[in-house]
Amino acid sequence: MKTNPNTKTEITFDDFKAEVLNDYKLAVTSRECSLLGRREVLTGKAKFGIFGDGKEIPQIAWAKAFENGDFRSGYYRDQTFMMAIGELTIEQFFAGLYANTDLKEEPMSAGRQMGGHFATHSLDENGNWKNLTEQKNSSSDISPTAGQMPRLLGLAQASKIYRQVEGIDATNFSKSGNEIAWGTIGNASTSEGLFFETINAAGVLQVPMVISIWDDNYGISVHARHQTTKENISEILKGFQRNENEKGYEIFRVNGWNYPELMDTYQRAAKVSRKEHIPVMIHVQELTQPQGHSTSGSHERYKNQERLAWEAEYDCNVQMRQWIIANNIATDEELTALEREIKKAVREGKKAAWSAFINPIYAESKEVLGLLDQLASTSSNGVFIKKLKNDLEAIDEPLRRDLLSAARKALRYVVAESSPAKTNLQNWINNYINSVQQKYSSHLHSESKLNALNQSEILPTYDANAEEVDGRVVLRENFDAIFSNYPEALIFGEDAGYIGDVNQGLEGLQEKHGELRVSDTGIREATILGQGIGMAMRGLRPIAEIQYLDYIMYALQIMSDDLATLHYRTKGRQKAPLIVRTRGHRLEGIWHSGSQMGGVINLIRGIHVLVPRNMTKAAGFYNTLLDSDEPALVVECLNGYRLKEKLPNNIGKFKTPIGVVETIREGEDITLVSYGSTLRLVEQAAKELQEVGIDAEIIDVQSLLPFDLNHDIVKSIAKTNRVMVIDEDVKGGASAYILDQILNEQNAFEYLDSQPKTLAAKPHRPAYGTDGDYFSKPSVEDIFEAIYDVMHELSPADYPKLR
Ligand SMILES: Cc1ncc(C[n+]2csc(CCOP(=O)(O)OP(=O)(O)O)c2C)c(N)n1
Ligand SMILES: [Mg+2]
Repeated sequence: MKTNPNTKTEITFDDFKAEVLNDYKLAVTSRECSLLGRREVLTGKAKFGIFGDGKEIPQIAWAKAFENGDFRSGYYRDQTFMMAIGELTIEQFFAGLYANTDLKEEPMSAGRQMGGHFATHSLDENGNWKNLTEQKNSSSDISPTAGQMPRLLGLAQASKIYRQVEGIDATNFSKSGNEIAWGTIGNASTSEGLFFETINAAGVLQVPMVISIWDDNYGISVHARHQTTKENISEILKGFQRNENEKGYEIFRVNGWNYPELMDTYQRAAKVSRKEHIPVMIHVQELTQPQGHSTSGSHERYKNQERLAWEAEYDCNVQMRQWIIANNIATDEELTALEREIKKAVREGKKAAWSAFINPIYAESKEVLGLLDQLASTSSNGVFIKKLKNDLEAIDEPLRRDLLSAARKALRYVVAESSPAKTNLQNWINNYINSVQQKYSSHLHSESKLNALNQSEILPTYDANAEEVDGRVVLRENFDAIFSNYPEALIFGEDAGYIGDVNQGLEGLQEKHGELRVSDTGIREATILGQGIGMAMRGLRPIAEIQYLDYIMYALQIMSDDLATLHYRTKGRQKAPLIVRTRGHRLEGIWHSGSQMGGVINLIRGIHVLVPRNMTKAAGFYNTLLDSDEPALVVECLNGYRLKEKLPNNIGKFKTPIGVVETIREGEDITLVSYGSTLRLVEQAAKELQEVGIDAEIIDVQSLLPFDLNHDIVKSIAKTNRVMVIDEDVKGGASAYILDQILNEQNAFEYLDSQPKTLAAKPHRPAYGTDGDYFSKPSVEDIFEAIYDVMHELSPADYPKLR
């Protein structure tokens, strides 16, 4: 079931009729899925449903203009489109509703996302790129409204890069940049900042992006009058329309129930966007929601009778049906027969999907019921176990949770017994958890051979008389090598282009590598991030620069919701190996001291978070990351660009390993754990402590996510028996995370002779000025005294109280 692309120039009436009927069939099939889908939720087989009913016809028109290599970045209403491009069958639609964890049955996310969140596979089962130019592509949906917009920008910009930058191997990704990135968004979601930010950026960048706005006048219950000025998004965006003298958008407006006009509009939109690389907006008006917003409510509560009657009349499928009859393409009877057939096919597809979902669980249930039976017959608590077994057996449609819950509870009845039946059940539980857990927890990170942790360290090497240079020069030389060695690498951000970034780590590189590869962007952190995500999804190696760590907050939502979850939510079938470069730590002032690492690391699990203490380490991280296929955030030390570092002679080659700590000072008395700029204060404090006879060992964490994979910190604690984590974040932030790792992952507890401590900043944001810093973040004296106090507790005679 697929729509035919509009390629023929001359067709017979019979061809035309067949095509129209095929389209109608698609629309009705999709509608029937929505109707039955809702019923599956109401009867309890599925948990939640959000469907594409009322948006069928425009999506068929869109699918006809969508070519191989093109990308979609859309939202939960697009099921008809997915069916029309041949990427969603009836069975798969229902598999998504049931949360089937088998990727073959549920290719969108293997049950990880609720239904209505669509995707295609960009990677094969080994994590290698497929040839994206030979398939129709859909980037994986996310639920936050307008969250699809930033990535859309990057998907579109990739075409521009492939068309205009020479030397990139585009085999798997592009044919001369002819691909369009197609977006969809609901009318109400255009109220989000991300929408406006993306629209503006695409107009500036002039990229082949076609955004369809599905306008049904509502966002759940909230009417357009509360959402959009003048209740009309294309009206207020008219200023974006290009004209003879100024670049901008092509803007179309079309009614969503008008099949022939939709066909025409989408063909025209595709033509201009594909050829000229022009962004296009299609405002599709007068759409409806036949079943309301989702299965969570009913729209009769907030739509009046008049609106409901209008929706019934202007339902796009109803209108298409009338048009077919009015134009003598088919008769009412023919269509009725067709509809009857479709209803049957959808019912059968639904049944098949349910069987595919439940049958493996039945088989697993049978196993565990047998084991429970055995256990009951050999245990003195047999009656209780029998009851557990009977209760499980009585569940008509058991879930895996039911199986495990019964099996684990049964073990409690035989805790004091030993029998082969008990061992069998224990083994079954362990194996079962291992295998089922994978269905839910795999692919947070790359499982391919390009996983960043497979990269081993290559140390920087130096000439005997190596020059001492500003740290930023080490970075600049290294970026120069990166852009020379990786034609697909590019960097962009505020001030990153012409002046070569605010600290000149990219000085002169735009001139050398071109404006498309080293470029300035507008002040728009979320879409800088999205640009990176989209380009990385199409085989480029973008480095998105966020000027200061303090301002990553604007991009954090999209890092958290989109980038960090992408590989996980597609069970490894999409990736965006985006490097996010920023700088932070230890400057002064509420918005220039970048210390909010606890927030960052807790929101972006799935992305590596690297905190190099100097620019050589930072450069080494970039080199590591470019040879791997995972996203990462690198936080350079804002106060380190002018500090002197030796210039390595293997620029572009040395690699800092990820997840590996470094002991930067050896000592016997206490282990100090820190990272980034704070280390310089810790090192100073350690020197001063040495003067009073306290010998501290200092460990640079370097990589917060992942954390000390070799468990080197606990080895140090086994020697010193004491630990303090020193951090410029607030208490409970990154220091709490680090201490949790040390205590719970590394089991340091047994080696500790003193209470493990954290030393962190005040709970307020850091105040401005030198004194503001002194009284906001841990100072050298604070560090000295905190450590001294630990030693005082141990031996008051040797270390009398300071104050
Ligand atoms: C950031 C965010 N806020 C709220 C929601 C809850 N929510 C889901 S859909 C929706 C309404 C969207 O309306 P619209 O964009 O018009 O799309 P439609 O469902 O009407 O097609 C809301 C508020 C969400 N998913 N994300
Ligand atoms: Mg809406």
